[in-house]
Amino acid sequence: MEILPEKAADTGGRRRRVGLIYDERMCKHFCLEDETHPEMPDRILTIWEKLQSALIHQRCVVLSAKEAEDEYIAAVHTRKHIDLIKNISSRKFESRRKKVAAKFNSIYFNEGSSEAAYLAAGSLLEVTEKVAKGELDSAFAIVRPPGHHAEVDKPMGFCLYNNVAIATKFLLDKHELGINKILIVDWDVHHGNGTQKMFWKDPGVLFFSVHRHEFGTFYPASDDGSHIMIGEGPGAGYNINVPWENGWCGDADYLAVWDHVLIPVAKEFCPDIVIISAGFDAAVNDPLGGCRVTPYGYSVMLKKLMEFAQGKIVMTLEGGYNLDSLANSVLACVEVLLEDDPIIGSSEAYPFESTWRVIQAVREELSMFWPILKDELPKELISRSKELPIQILISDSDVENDNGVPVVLEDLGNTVEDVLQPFSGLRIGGVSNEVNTIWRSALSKTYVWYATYGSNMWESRFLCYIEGGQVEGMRRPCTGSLDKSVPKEILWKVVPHRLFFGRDQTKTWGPGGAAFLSPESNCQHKAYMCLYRITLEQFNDVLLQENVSGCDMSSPVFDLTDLEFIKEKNCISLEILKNGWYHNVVYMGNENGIPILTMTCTLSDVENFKSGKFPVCAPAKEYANALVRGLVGGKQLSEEAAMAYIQEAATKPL
Ligand code: X5A
Ligand code: ZN
Repeated sequence: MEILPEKAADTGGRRRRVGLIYDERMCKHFCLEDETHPEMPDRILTIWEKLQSALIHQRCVVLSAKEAEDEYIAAVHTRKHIDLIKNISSRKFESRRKKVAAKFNSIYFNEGSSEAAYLAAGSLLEVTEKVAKGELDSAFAIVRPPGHHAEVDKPMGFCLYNNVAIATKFLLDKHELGINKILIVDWDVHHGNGTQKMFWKDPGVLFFSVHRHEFGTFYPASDDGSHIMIGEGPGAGYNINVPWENGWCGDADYLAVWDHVLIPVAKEFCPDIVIISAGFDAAVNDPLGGCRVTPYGYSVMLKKLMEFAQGKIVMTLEGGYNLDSLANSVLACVEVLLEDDPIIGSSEAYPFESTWRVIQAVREELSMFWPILKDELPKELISRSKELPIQILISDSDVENDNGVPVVLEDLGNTVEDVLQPFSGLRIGGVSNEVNTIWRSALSKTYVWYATYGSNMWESRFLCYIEGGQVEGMRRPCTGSLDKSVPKEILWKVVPHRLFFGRDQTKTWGPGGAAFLSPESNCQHKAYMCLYRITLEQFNDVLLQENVSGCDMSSPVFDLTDLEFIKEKNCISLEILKNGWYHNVVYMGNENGIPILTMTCTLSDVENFKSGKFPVCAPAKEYANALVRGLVGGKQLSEEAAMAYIQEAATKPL
């Protein structure tokens, strides 16, 4: 049975005609010097194979690729640029190719580059024209090289011709098509600098880009992607940038932007067609993007756009460098283009606090041009953001409601983490992403034992800090670590430290005390510890999650120098974070030559717990259960003995 949505693309009861275009000649463009270059031929090949095995091609209109005519390219690129791309693959360029490429930013050329560039642009033109004419309802161009970084007079960022700009200009210039207003949605993780510049003053093109920006340090590392770049002259207000302050953004962050920026503006703009610069490098596990959008997330983003222009949507591939993630995301999108059914499924997640800040800044910047953005966002959305699980449930009515997604409020009151922004200092001067990559790769080679004594003794719970997610009893999901590899080894130890329970509520577990380990050793006590062998990079990500919810890490909190320091002094603790409850890293000797580290409160915090300045409080059932599961699962204690162990720690005076 087929259910037709009422508003979306009225296909009059017939199947949607979805165009697909792919040509293996676009695989002949590759990097000779480095066959592992992320912008590799396998990207489109893998997508194509995925669609074939899902029998998608049989449900689509498969078209043959075409080379673009110079006339259309010349409408957006200079003659000089066209001559370069046209000739770069010829014999006479062979010896100079590498040198020419080196003059540009992130560009390679080979014998296949020209043809691929012409096919990418031409194929998008082909499907765009058919969608505009109504011969197709929508289309997906599976093409490479990508286009959105290419500027009027130069290739850039793996892009040779700006495919989307060429197709957009073609539509505008061909008046008989009756296309006067074009919405370009650029959801590639990088800013679409080229496309932005080409329609900077054009009110006929609403260019929207959401991207990692990190205060101008993320590729292409300029201020062009800032939210204050709104267009100029008649085009003022028709350029919208949503610049992420940090990586790790996921479905919740993107959908919050959809609901509170893109969709309300698009309704007002009322486009005649929508072109999506569909990069999938914000997808989960992408090696360049560092974000975490799922195929489900992409399908919801797309579904929400299908409400416009009677579903006339043209999608074209930009970035996306994890082959599995890429293929799965494209498949999810093509299924949305084909399906008349509403999307089923839901996910629960939290937008970052920074996401609301960015959304608010964008809304303020553009409210002059789009009055709908003048309304203040519901206060609880902003101020309580970290406790606010956003339920992403998709129905047609969601789109109507600018108050957005249904929300579930959790009233836990403010805790220290809410008030403080422990890492804002690290961002001063905008530490670049390169720096981030450098420290990560350095720390990924050093292993430590992360010694746990609380709920993290339960392996599945600890894995949430590595892989992301949430287990029974937890009230919110963890963001996970950037490196998701599971611990290399697990072992148990009993240590002469005092275990106790302090605070009276946490955001993860709700009411009740959480476990702490007194940093000083005392032979009268014994505490069970589960040790996980992880990298120092992962340890940093865990440290951050234990102390604040999802945060940008421009530099490590606990680095190799800290490790050397703490090892040399032997069994001292290092208060490495100003705030947070587990900000004290304690060195507990080593095991097989690998240092054992735990995190807990400071000695002065313990004094405050003793004096009653900080509350001591027994753990709630769910939290205690997590510890029991850990101790029992780790074969340390029976269930009864584990319960007694916790009971004693919770009741014995400090
Ligand atoms: C299309 C695209 C990324 C360029 C990154 C260069 N380009 N470091 O995703
Ligand atoms: Zn990209």
